[in-house]
Amino acid sequence: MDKLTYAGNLRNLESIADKIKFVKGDICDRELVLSLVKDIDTIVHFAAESHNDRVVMDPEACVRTNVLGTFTLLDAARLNGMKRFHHVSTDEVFGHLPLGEGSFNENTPYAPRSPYPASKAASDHLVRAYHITYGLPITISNCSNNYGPYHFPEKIIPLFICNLKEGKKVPVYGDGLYVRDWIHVEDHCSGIEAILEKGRIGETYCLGGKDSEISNLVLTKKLLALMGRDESFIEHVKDRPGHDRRYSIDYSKAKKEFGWEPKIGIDEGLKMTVDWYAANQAWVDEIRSGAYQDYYKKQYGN
Ligand code: TDX
Repeated sequence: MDKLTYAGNLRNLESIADKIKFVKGDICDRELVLSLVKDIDTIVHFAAESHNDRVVMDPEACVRTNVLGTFTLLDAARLNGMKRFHHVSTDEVFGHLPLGEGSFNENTPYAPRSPYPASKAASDHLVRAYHITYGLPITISNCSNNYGPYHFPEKIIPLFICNLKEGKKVPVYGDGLYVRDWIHVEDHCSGIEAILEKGRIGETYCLGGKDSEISNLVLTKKLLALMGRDESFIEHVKDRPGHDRRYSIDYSKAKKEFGWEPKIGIDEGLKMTVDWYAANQAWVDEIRSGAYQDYYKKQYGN
């Protein structure tokens, strides 16, 4: 189920179209959600308004989808005796860390600093409350920054790859010394699968990348090298308001309990990602032109 807002692209599911039933819809639509949960036993809840820059401009859609949408799914799960509800969350709920010191883990107190992580924190609390109050069999994962194929080019890695390909400069916010703990999307998905199979009900697991904590400037320089561009393509621009300095994840709980660990390091993952974007120019072109939004209509007729 997906609302197919600006960031949704049905083309991403083309290769598995015959294996899934896709439903276009809003997770806040209680009637639709109630009608769908009757046929399923597990919800893996990825749906969110997740882009900080957009949310700063327009927080309402984010609070609605992330908080009310999660509530709607939880309530439908409660009313239908769902066997499992896995909630996909973010490390941003923990706030931010100073450069070079400490990591988030499952016991880190919540301290979100802007509307997007505040809405995700609210949704995490609702998920835990539904477990305690109604016994809903939940698990939660709090993951660091994802990257990889099919990533909408508003987040730093796909945006910079697309800009550099088109010969445009890349906008580095502020001093560029903000640090993120990059996880390849395949590692994130293997973590969610491991939690579904082996995680303990009611528990939270932090998922992070394989030795992939780097500053935005270092990341940018790696992308410049991979794309054959020099540093004149870097443009320092005004900083993001409420910009979190550093995220870092300690994933030892998932490793200790069921042996999960990320496999793709940042250099390997960036190379794979740059190669994917090079091989999928048609996908990028459809997004850049806006044509990707017609794909659903072509498939489903409305
Ligand atoms: O143009 C840019 N220039 C820039 O310097 C963009 C888009 C970003 N940045 C910086 C801001 C961050 O320090 O790069 C870093 C990463 O930014 P984003 O890709 O926007 O991700 P971030 O804000 O860190 O949040 C991401 O990871 C955690 C996701 O968007 C969240 O949904 C997730 O929860």
